[in-house]
Amino acid sequence: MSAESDISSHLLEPPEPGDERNAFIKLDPPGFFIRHPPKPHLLESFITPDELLFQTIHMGAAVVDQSKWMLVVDGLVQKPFAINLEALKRLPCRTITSLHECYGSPLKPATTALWRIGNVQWTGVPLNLLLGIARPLSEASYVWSEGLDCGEFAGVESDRYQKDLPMEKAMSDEVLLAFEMNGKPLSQKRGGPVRLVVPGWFGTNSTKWISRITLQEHRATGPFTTRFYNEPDPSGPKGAMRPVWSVEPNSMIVKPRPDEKLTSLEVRVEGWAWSSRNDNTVEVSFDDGQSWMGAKVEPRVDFSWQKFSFVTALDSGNYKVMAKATSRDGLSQPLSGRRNHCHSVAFRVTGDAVDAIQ
Ligand SMILES: Nc1nc2c(c(=O)[nH]1)N[C@H]1C(S)=C(S)[C@@H](COP(=O)(O)O)O[C@H]1N2
Ligand SMILES: [Mo]
Repeated sequence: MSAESDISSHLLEPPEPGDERNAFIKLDPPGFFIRHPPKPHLLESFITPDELLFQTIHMGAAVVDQSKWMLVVDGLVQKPFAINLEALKRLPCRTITSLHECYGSPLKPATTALWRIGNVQWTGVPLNLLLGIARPLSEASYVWSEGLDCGEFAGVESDRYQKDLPMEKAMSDEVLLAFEMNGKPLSQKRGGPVRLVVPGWFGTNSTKWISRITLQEHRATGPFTTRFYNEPDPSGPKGAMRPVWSVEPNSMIVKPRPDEKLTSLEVRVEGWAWSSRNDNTVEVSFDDGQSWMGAKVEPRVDFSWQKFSFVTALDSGNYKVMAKATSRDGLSQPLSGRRNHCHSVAFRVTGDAVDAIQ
């Protein structure tokens, strides 16, 4: 049997519209739920363990009946279909290392929640494989994704969490229907049994408890793409808005930790840099951004963050170090005012072990 006919034999006819939502049991916990990330200096490992990874849930965490779960692929396609969990897991899958970053609350200024980030490994079936089976019609321009959660967020009722991706990103090799994170099945709060993962784009696009993929001509109409998660476009005309999609270059200092007293005159600065498409260079400054020195940057794996380090000798005294990432396409972090502005950390060099333990 060819790979294609083998896949086809596992596909189901699409159910009556909306029947895929019968896999939803309840919300637990109901309502808005956030697990804050630890402070940057605690995010030391390249792969962030589940316990240290933030969580953001708007309307409540769906509890899903795995025996009833199916993914429907429909809309502007030649061959709509559904697939159950067992069949999905038998398709060719991929593991991708990627940054995972929350944009922050869509109700507050974008500069209020800056370090809701981690770096994890996702395993799942590439979305483009399923789209290839469904054969998109030429009018299809957006891929909408729907989660099984429903309820209220910020006074707005939604019958489902709904997001969209432009066709180009949806067809890229990296977008996954993931059923594992860091080598373990997705937990209920992480979006299990299956969630969308959109590497390099803000977490809001990675629909948890996914139940339907539907191809459409225009952007999704639910509140999570209309009222929430659009931002001013700095490259457009005044007042222009753009969807919260790709992540701009950013970085965070992990060492020294804020207000740390360093006893050695040799100071080591370390941290993470990331951006949606390319690898980054990183520079550090000890004089509020007047002069910059290049840091060593480790290679990027898939869409991962990259470790940077810089070692220098400093006299005793008070310091502030700042880091700035620049992606290969030339975009740099601004010094202030935007959600990806440069991170800085104040510390003190004593050069004296006795001073440090006081
Ligand atoms: N169905 C659904 N998917 C969702 C959300 C949600 O509330 N419901 N929150 C989004 C947001 S804003 C983020 S940042 C990520 C967070 O994923 P995590 O909680 O697994 O870290 O999931 C996204 N996917
Ligand atoms: Mo988010």
